[in-house]
Amino acid sequence: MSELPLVARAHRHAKRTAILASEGTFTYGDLLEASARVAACLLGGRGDLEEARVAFLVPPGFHHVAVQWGIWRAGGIAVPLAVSHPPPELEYVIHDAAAEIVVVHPEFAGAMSAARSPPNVRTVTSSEAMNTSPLSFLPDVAEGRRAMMVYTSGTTGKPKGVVTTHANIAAQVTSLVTAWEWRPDDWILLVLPLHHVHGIINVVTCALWAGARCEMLAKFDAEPVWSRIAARELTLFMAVPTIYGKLIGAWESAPPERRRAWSAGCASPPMRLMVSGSAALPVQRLERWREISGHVLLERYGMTEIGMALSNPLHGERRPGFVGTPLPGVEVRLVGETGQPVAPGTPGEIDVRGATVFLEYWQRPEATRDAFRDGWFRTGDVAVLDAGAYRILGRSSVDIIKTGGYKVSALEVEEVLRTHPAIAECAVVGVADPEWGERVCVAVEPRGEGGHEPELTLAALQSWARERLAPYKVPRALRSVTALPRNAIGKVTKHDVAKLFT
Ligand code: MLC
Ligand code: AMP
Repeated sequence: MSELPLVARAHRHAKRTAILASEGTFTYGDLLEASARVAACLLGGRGDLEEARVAFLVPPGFHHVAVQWGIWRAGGIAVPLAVSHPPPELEYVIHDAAAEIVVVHPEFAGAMSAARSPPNVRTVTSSEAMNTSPLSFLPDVAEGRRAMMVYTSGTTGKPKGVVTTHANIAAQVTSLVTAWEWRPDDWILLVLPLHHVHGIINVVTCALWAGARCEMLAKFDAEPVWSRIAARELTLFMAVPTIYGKLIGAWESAPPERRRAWSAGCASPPMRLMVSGSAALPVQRLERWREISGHVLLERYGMTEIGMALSNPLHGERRPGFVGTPLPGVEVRLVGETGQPVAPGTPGEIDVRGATVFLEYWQRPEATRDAFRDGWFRTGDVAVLDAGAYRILGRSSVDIIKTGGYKVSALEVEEVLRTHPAIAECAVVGVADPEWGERVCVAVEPRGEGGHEPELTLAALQSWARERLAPYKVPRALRSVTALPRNAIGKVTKHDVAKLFT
């Protein structure tokens, strides 16, 4: 019987610690056993799930990984749901993915019951799944088959499911394991959510591929993270720039002896590498982190559709403000508006090609077609090649916002806000912010001109929006205007909208 590479590798490390979480400490052997039980439960008498979508709402920890591996071993497509999302966002993913099964952690059963699943969807708890008797055979899952669907916001409407195959995931992981020299004696702390590739691929899957330890926190919190760093067990740390900013803030407000212990905890060895990505790392933050920790953060660039593409070197000079060179197995080019490669020193859109690139947007053949040009994936990010290294300059669309490392579509937020009874029209923009990279801000034309309606306050809008949108999509500032700024043909000019907030 041929096994998935991740599973085959786990057998070799069976007695080693794989996961440390609030539920306890678990070996690779435990993970193999629990995921085999989950697979048996999901199969429910079938020989192979044959790419049935299995959505799962399970917080970071042993259950999460056992369920993810169980879905893969049963031949299903893993669709992670975000524990921070309100019911309408969960419903959207379950419907769009046409999930056949939903696995929910017992603690989230209440949250899930508030989301309406289609009547034919089978719901099981992760505990129930992990208590099922294992089968003597699990299906062979070929590497070209679909493995995962991560929902990502784009320039058009609702989030799209980014489908990756087992081969794509293996290529993304081996590229990083090679470049950053992951080893079985590595120990990483997960502080990121598990509905995006940064947490799923770069942290958890790379660690488990390498036979290393992955310690999982339910949620980022600066003090516990500093305590774990100070214990001098971790060898790797990966986070978004906002998290480094929060760690710097906590360090700066700590008393001197704590600062000393926290800084000493960053010493190498054991801490050999600290990585930043998912959003631009301000050079000032890189410098401050160097003063506090002694580490020059390794900045890299990636995207849900392609995994990681560019990285500063593990060994050698890391240039502040740059994202380095293509990772192993990844081809990168910069092109102009007509799709022609540009000369070094000239800004161009980043195109990416290679085995790491996703298969398709789920059930959106047109969007998939439009995302590629001559076999290259068009990222929509603009960069320049300067003395052999890439520097990200921005994005080609103003409607994509990056806040706290999360990508948010301005159009998606506008669509939801337009359903608010007091809003006639609105425009959502990302406004530069030192802590969050960008903040989601909204300008509205209120309904009820003439003062009959009570004025819409930010607090009221936020509490209304929190029931409908993920927390990071909720606007942080509101301006009411009689008319949104528009150009001669009546199109809202987002650059002028952004000026309302500065
Ligand atoms: C939260 N707050 C925000 C905010 N998010 N304010 C402005 N903008 C935002 N985006 C506010 C809350 O309202 C609250 O305010 C306070 O901050 C704390 O809220 P929280 O929910 O507790 O925030 P926290 O958990 O600290 O979240 C911050 C974070 C989180 C940085 C840990 O945003 C995060 O996990 N980001 C990582 C996302 C990620 O993994 N992205 C990778 C995508 S993959 P108050 O007033 O109520 O206290 C990808 C590809 C690649 O990009 O290259 O990796
Ligand atoms: P996502 O779609 O959530 O996977 O986010 C991917 C996007 O994050 C990319 O298209 C970039 O815009 C942005 N991004 C990732 N890493 C970096 C980085 N190091 N610098 C600037 N932007 C980044």
